[in-house]
Order: sequence, then C-alpha cells, then structure tokens
Amino acid sequence: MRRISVVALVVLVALWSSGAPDVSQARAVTARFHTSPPSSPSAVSTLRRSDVNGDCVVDILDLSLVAASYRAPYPFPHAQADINGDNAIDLQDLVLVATSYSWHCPTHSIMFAPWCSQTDAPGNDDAHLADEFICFQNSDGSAADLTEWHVRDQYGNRYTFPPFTLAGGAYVRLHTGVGNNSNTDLYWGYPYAVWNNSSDVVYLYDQDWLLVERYQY
Ligand SMILES: [Ca+2]
Ligand SMILES: [Ca+2]
Ligand SMILES: [Ca+2]
Repeated sequence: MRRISVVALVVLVALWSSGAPDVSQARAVTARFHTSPPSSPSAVSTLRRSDVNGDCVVDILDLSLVAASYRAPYPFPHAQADINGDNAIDLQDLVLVATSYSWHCPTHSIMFAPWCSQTDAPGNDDAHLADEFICFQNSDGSAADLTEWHVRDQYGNRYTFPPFTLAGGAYVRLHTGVGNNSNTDLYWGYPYAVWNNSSDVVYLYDQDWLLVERYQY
C-alpha cells in the first residue's frame, strides 16, 4: 500500500510539473560489456543510485530531490538525481526511485557486474545457452554465503543458488545453460535463453527474498 502511494505521488508530481510524460524520452539504458571493472558510475545499479542523498535508505527524501530537479536544465541542482544517467531528470528517474522505495543498503556487497556479463551470446542464444551469462561480484573483503539466494529476470524466470560461497573480491558467472558448477561458474540448466539481448532487469534476492540488487540494462 505504501509503495502504491509513492507511485501515485510520483505520477502526480510528474503531471504537475510537466503535463503528460514525454514518451519520446523513453529509452533503454544500454549495458556496456567490459573486460575489466569499469570506474564509470553506470556500473552502479539503479537500485543503489536511487539513494540520491546517500543515507543508505531510499525514501521520501530521495524522491523529493529528484522532484526538485525535475526537468531542470544542466547543470542539475542535484546531479545524483539523474538515476539512469541519461543526462535528463524526468519521469524515468522518479519511477526508478519509487520502485526502489524502502530499499536499505545491504550488509554485504554483492553487485551485478556488467563487465563480466554476456547477455547476448554469440550466434543464436537458444543454441548457445552456456555462452549466455550474468555475473556478480563481491566487492567486500570477506566471503559471502549465497546459498539459496535467488536471481530472476523481468519476466519472473527464477534461479536459486546451490550451496555456494563467493570469496571476498571474487566474481561468479551464472550461465543459462548446462555445465559443471565451480567456484567461478554456476549453471542454471535452463532450456531457453533468459536474458534479453537489448534490455532486461536483473534481480538478486537473498535467502529470505529480500532484494539485494536490481540492475537494468
Ligand atoms: Ca536516501
Ligand atoms: Ca535520467
Ligand atoms: Ca540473450
């Protein structure tokens, strides 16, 4: 109910500020694949970036900062309010904060790692399922137990981690297809491609289904 109220507030603020949303501005955030960790802010998930004021919780304060910068000319009053990094502060940013509402910083540091992910396998993805993979890195110094954590895409396809520990500073690739699990590679064993090539959303939940990470590409 609280989230519905927030979304309603977002829509009201947006309509009050600018009339009907400008659909022409809607565009997907393009994922960039790297061979090493990038330093660009685009590597930080929109979930974390929704904490505009950096106080480790996404709440009305963050929403108000985006609203205060709504459609402001560059330089923005609050540059961090451009959640999706498209150089405009608009309805997309408000919605991203609203859909992250009540998120708290996790006590661990498992993040989606676009630089070691490959959502578009070479050739036909359905014929090369083991070559389609997403990647998570542990940016903390200590190991993290990911046993029975969950991954899902925007359509609700779900994967549950087997007994697995990700060492501090390490990363793990989750392949869509079949293979032998190791410390660096896990295999979903799914019969079809999961990750859209152009845009999708990666959700990571802990063992209690609390959202840890959400990354839109
Ligand atoms: Ca905040
Ligand atoms: Ca934006
Ligand atoms: Ca794909």
